[in-house]
Amino acid sequence: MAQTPRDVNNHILFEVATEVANRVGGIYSVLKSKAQVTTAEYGSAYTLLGPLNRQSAQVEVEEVEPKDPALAATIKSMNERGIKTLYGRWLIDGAPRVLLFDTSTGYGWLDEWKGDLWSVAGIPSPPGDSETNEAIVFGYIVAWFLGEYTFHEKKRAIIVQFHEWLAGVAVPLCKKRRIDVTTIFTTHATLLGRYLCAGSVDFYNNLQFFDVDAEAGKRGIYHRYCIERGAAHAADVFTTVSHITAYESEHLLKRKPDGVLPNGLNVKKFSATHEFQNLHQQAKVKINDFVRGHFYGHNDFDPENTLYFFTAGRYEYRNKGVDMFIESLARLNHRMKSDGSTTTVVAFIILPAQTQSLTVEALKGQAVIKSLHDTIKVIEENVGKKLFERSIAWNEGSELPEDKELLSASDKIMLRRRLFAMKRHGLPPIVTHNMVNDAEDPVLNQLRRCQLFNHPSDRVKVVFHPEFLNSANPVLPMDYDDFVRGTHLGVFSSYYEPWGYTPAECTVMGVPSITTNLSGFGCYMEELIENAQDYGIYIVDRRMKGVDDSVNQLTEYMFEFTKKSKRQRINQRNRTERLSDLLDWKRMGMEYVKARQLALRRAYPAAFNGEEEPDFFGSHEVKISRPLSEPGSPRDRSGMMTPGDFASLQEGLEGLSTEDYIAWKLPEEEDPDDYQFPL
Ligand code: G6P
Ligand code: 1S3
Repeated sequence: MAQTPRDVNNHILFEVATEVANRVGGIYSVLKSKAQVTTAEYGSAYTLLGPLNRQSAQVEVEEVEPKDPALAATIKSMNERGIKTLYGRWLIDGAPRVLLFDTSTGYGWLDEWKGDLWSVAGIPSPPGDSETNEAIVFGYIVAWFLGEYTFHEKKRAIIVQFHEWLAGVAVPLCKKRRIDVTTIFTTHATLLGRYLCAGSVDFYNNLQFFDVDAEAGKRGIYHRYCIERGAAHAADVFTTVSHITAYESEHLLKRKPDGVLPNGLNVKKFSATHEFQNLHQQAKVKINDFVRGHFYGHNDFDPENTLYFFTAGRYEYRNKGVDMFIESLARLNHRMKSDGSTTTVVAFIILPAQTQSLTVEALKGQAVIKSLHDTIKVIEENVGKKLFERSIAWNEGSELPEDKELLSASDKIMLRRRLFAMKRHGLPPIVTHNMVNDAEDPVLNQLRRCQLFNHPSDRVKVVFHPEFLNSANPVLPMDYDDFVRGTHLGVFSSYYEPWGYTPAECTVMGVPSITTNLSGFGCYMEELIENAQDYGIYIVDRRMKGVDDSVNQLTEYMFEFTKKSKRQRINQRNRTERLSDLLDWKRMGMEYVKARQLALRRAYPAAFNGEEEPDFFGSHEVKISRPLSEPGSPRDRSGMMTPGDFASLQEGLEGLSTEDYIAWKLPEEEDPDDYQFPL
């Protein structure tokens, strides 16, 4: 509760997370991609707080002197008491200011803080859990920082948004210590949800029945669960990233979130609207190169009639739906074979696991193809030279050389050598790396069970790449974004997915994707778009259907996709890409604005003349209609929309400048005939 009247219009914003300038997972993507809109709105009044990871900070952060006197005084005082810090600019779009705390300098107080956490918040912290210890030290340092900062900065209101339980310890501390800030706690998943889904539990049908304390206890995470639940309850405003996780949080954390803040992306615009199509073609050629090498000796399928599917993410086999993807690939293989399809699908599975090295076969594949390329180049030069000489000597009475005369005996030997080097006795491998736990790896075992072995008769081939992609990789030298652009379809059949950045990234790159109605992104798109499939957003029903039916639905989607003509694929990509703005932070960021407004109103009601809280997060009914090129009766209902209720937002935000955020409009549909593609 506010002690002094602070200026709510000219307020200060802190965001607290463990992934500030430190890539671990999804929260890093949220903070990094959102930075541009938040700095556009707040400028120097926005600072991200995180623990210092020297290795990544060295690369990502440029140290600067703090200009805000309150900040400088707080940092100085903490430094004097032994807490080391790094203040600087995060070197990303928007260049937000970051303050990173070296948590190792706070461990001297660990036992004292653990005792305090128990007495003020009833949160236990057993020994031996280093992740929780880290969360406690970080939380106490942040609370210390906020306490001192509010002492130095007395005029402006201060909003602090905390992301995820690892950054949540400071939330109950702010409340107990009556630190004069207003707090938002945003969860990007729940601890129990993640654990329960990874087991064999019928999660969504039993959400309201779980004995949460007992379930957390059984999994040895009761103390972590207490931190998460404590943060959710102590915050002025509690939010999450999707409606499905809001429902989960209500039952597992026992507080209904005040609002949903879906994740956006920093959408980059090209000057030519179809530039992304050219990029697809360029990136696809690079994937073709890899495939030629990987399948050397078995390149009996035409790259022009080959489709690239992929899945990628954190290695959570069941939660990310990799089990369902592989089963559906096996069924797809069967369907395509029985249908006499001449198309080939190469399905990539990109999940980082423990590996030892690239396999010799994977390296050899690329090497033999490179040698073949080099040899053919030499032969090409030899043939060219010969043809040139003979052409110069040509006169009307003489014949042009026969093709076979152009190839010399030594050229033929060279070529034969290369061809023999491409002979292979086994099948092309299903994995690119030597795995630490090959015999027990769930992906490999399921591929074996389903007999997806890259046999020549298989219409579905598989490549498991158990490492993140990067352009320095000698086998598949591409960065992730580049790779995604070159593929035809992303498949993310998740069972547990609070939001799901992977299909969202596909969408902004114009790559169609399949997701499920158990993922935040899937539900969000399903709610916004009529006939999402026309826009290249396929949503598998994992909620109302049994597993077998969901697998069949996924198989059917993929099978129908393989039957599309190139023109249909190009058209669909155009439509997919038109949805990009829908996922842009310029639009999604509005929900963050709403959450902050709500936080200010709750902590400083007097500043709003005691008005009743507007319904910031009410639902809207506006849907994007079918694409114009599709049959049916288009109802053009796009226009002013935010992920929440725009009307109530406008009422609630009167007098507040939100011009950094845009309303969304479906762009004009482009006809591929308007620009010439080599079809
Ligand atoms: C893009 C390129 C075209 C290319 C097409 C291939 O649209 O601009 O030049 O023909 O991709 O599409 P596909 O779905 O076969 O990879
Ligand atoms: C979480 O990361 P994850 O892959 O463990 O947070 C992400 C960002 O909000 C979200 O996209 C994802 O679904 C969650 O699962």
